[in-house]
Amino acid sequence: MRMQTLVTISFSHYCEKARWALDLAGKPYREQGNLPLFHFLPVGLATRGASDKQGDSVSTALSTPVLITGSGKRICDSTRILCHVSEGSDLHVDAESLEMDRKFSDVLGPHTRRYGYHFLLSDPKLLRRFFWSLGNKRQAAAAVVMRPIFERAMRKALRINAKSAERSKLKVREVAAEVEALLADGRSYLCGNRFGAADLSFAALLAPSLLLTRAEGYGSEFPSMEQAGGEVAEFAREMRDRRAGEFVLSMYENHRSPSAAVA
Ligand SMILES: N[C@@H](CCC(=O)N[C@@H](CS)C(=O)NCC(=O)O)C(=O)O
Repeated sequence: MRMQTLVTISFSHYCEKARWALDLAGKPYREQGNLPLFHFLPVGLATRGASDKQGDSVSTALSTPVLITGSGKRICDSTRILCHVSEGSDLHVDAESLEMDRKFSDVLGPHTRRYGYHFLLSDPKLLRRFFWSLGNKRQAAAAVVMRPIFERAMRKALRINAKSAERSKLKVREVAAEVEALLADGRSYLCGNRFGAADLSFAALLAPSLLLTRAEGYGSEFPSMEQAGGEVAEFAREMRDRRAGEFVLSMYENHRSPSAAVA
């Protein structure tokens, strides 16, 4: 059996869902990290002939994460990866937690993503510095050289502009408020009495809006609060001060196990 491989867009919050579940399972894996748009070729190669791949309302049929298991099976969706690697683990996965995960994946994920990208794409210096800090230098160099084309393609693909980013910010607040309403009864976890798919999914998918750091447990990088500055940092502070943000920080602190990825 070969070592399992996770193909990612390294900083993606959907990929973080899969990475977190893999790290909890504790079985070693290799991560093959990419930048957005540059992921198409590696994902295309990894999923050639795979029956599992299909687009959904938030992604193409060539989206990340993709897990190539030790026996060569390809699993092409963060929730399916989570379910696969969590079999027999302590992570609480049942129909109700998966229903919550579905909502976070369909509603929260695209909006934290759009809001973050809008600011990243609007600031060439920040984008260059950020992409350069991630692992894949060849892709970073290409993205920086082709920046205007890259920006246009990303904005078009994800329908990112100042207005849609503003709407996404409101949507993130709305989902945070719904989660806070659940937590208002004093429960420790969103669903059931132990850490599960719903908690992991909410924490990973809200992470970009908190500009969560590697030191706080995120399995990749975002620009730091200082680098991002302005409105994005202000929003991150606002979200961190809310109950929903505190909840995410505590899920990371108490349940984000060390990386099982090998170099
Ligand atoms: N339903 C998918 C959505 C994943 C998703 O949207 N992934 C993004 C990363 S943020 C992606 O790879 N987008 C590129 C694409 O769709 O081609 C999942 O949960 O795995």
